[in-house]
Amino acid sequence: MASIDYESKIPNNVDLASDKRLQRALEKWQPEYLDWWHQMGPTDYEANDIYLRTAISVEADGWAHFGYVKMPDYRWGIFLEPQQKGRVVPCGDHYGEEAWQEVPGEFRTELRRIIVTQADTEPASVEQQRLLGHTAPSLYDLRNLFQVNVEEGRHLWAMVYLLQRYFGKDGRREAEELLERRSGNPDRPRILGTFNEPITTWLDFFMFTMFTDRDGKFQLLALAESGFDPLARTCRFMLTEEAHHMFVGQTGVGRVIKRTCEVMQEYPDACPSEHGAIPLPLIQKYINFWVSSSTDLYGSEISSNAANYFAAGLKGRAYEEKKYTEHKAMDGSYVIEKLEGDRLVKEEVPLRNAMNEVLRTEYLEDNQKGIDYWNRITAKHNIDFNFCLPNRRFHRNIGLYTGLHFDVEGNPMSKEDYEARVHEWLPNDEDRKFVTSLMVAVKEAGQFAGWIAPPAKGLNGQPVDFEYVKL
Ligand code: BYC
Ligand code: FE
Ligand code: FE
Repeated sequence: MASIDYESKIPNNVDLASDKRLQRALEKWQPEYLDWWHQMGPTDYEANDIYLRTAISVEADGWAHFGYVKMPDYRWGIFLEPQQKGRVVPCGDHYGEEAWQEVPGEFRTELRRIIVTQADTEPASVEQQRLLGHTAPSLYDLRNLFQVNVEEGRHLWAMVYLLQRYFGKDGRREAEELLERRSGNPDRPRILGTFNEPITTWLDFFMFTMFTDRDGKFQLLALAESGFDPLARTCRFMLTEEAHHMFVGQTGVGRVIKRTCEVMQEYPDACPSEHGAIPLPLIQKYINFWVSSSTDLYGSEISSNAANYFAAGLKGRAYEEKKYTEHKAMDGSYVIEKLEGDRLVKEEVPLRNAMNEVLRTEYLEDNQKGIDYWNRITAKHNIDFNFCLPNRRFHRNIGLYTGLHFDVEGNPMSKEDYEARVHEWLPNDEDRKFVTSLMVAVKEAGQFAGWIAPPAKGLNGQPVDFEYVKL
């Protein structure tokens, strides 16, 4: 079962051939998906050969097969981790019962909603990134962009399979609507805030893959602990692909920092911007923007939705099985800081209601590791500059801190003070104009734009100057 059927129209390891009804539904959706891709994907590169990895089996040695592919010919398909015998519902009120292979009727609405929300982010990100190819700093980076794009497309397939297989007519309607909403469209926007933000420069792209794809990692880790077994298995396989997306962000920003450090060493008395590099404080502002926006993706600090999902066993904590010993979370509590007047006060809330905050905390800790990696780059160049994460209260638009004002360290402040200082913390028009001015396409193999250092090594054992995209 672990190998993938590449003969059929839709590659899969779910034995699609024996479910004719589902096969018909998916085969009807496939051309609509391709229409969407031809309209909203990286359409100007459809004819180019790209050195991409494709999954040919879900085993450790089979899911990363490399070769030249034209993107519209990418074999998008449906791959689930093999089923584990005897798996149980890992959390909530039904903890320990046999995991569900079909949707429990009582949780149908909630489960559909979770899957649709997850699904919606995948095509959204492709839409957000569709024009970046034109300003790629190298062929290596261009190929990474396209790898991320085709895999986000596959993640949409993964969710659409669940909708069409398990949710009947409603699921089919949702699958259509996933191709109708558009990132940033005021009339039919994508569901979650960050997925409507424009990604206009490669600095934004690297920040997005670092911080927003990392939300993907943690949401998938939580859904990998779902009692609905097909969802858990799908998410486990998606996580293997996700690691590369975050690698692109982590090393991408790291290379920008490295380049700036080199310019600072060469011209110690000048601003790096005079020599075509991005000043470190400006990189910090982009961090502040994308971290705060992505921090919103966990929802409200105190959430009855989150409590219900956990209680029902639809969504666990990250590493629920491995990391925790008590899986019902009935009696625990969690401390949340609330603003009362101009003071922060601690409040204990029932653990189940704080599940969004629990996941957000894990996410922020993981982000910190990335920040530490970047700080090692500045330290190695003997440059006295420390990147940091903005406090979780800074610049929030969802949850308890919405409409309130905090500095990047999380101290409450007045609206007036905040507005007078926000330009120190978030990129302003001038900053964005400067970063945009650096974005010029570099199309020769092995050459890199002046604002970014080459990577330490190429991909899949290939040299850095390999022709990753045939233009
Ligand atoms: N923007 O109790 P609340 C990825 C809504 S990323 C706009 O606070 P809940 C990827 C919420 O929907 C991973 N609206 O929230 C990365 C609710 O709406 P309704 C994506 C928001 O429900 C890069 C209301 O506020 N996966 O894979 O506990 C590239 C109040 O609800 C936002 C998932 O998110 C927001 N930021 O939790 C490609 C997993 N936040 O009911 C891909 C599935 C909240 O009032 N989603 N709202 O209309 C979930 O588990 C939950 O829905 C959420 C929110 C964690 C998003
Ligand atoms: Fe994804
Ligand atoms: Fe991703």
